[in-house]
Amino acid sequence: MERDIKEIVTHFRITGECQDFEKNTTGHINESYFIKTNSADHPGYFLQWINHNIFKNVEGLMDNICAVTAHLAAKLSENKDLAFKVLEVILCENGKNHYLDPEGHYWRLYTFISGAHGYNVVDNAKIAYEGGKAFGLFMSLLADLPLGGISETIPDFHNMEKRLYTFNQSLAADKADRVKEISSQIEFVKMRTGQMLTIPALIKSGKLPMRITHNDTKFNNILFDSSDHALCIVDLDTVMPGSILFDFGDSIRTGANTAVEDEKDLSEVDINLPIYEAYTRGFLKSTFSTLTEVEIENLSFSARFMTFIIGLRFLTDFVDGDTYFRTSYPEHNLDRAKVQFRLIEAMEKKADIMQAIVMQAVEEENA
Ligand code: GN1
Ligand code: MG
Repeated sequence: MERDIKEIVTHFRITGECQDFEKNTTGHINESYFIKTNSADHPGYFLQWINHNIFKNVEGLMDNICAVTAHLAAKLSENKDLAFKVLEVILCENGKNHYLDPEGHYWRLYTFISGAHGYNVVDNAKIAYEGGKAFGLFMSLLADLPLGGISETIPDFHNMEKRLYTFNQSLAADKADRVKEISSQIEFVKMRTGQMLTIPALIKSGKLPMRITHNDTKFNNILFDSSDHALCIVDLDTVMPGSILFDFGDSIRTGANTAVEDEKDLSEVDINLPIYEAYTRGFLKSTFSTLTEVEIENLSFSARFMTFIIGLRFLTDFVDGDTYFRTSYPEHNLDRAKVQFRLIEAMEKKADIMQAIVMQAVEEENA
């Protein structure tokens, strides 16, 4: 898809002019570009094409982001000790928070956060602790923003019942003639279905509270500064009502896996317990006073729950012929699913230790 990036940027209220741009290749859904300007005062922006096939209500999504970033900015200005930054949405010339181009594509612009970096694989406990504290803080600072004003940007995003139903529909349709390749993965899913449905049951019965959560807490959605202090949480498209278990679990899936999400050598995949422990301690440091008993009890299991739901989504997309996640080769989604399932097996073996680590961290917070 060829796009006139320089022309698109002219629709936003930027300082200077776009001189140059570079495509950023991380992320499976949207498309992102670093924008360099000729202004010394404001040298960089971050432009994103919002995938309208997936995010059906871009207006609601952008209003969510503006509400959340404004709330966080106000909170942070009250507490100067928090050296945290918040994404800054740049408005368009017409005052809107996104630009709709004549072909019906949606664009948004943020100020570029310079001097920051992220981690795809984490092997340093200090960084894991920082990350846990940062995502925990994100949730706690949003605790007093009313849920009612926030739209659901992807309905049923982490609804396990719905995801299982869709998977079974895809198996029955077998559009890409790939079901024959995944019999062991189908078995894997069947064996764990009952256990995975315990979380939606807790949500339905009201025992697990809904909060404003991030819902895409991949570890690389935390930006760190040059001294490895967590600086900013990014990728706010899926901030909406959810369970805190979604946020904790997805960070463990990504941050505490010893391998990358699409590792081909499955023997590289394992749960890194020191990283898990450090993340858990950091996370509880900033959320403990808010969490309920049921949330704490299910925290360690949420790592398996989130790894399962995302593995199931990769597998479903493989069966459908790769229509959702961006892929680089035909087996890419299957490889991603295999990594998730291998990680679940590793976590099953360490389930007792993972639970004990949460309880130990809780005890420290209570002390
Ligand atoms: C997608 O595009 P990215 O990497 O931010 C997906 C997440 C998955 C993730 C798996 C809106 O996120 O739910 O966990 O890929 N986002 C959406 O890597 O579906
Ligand atoms: Mg994302």
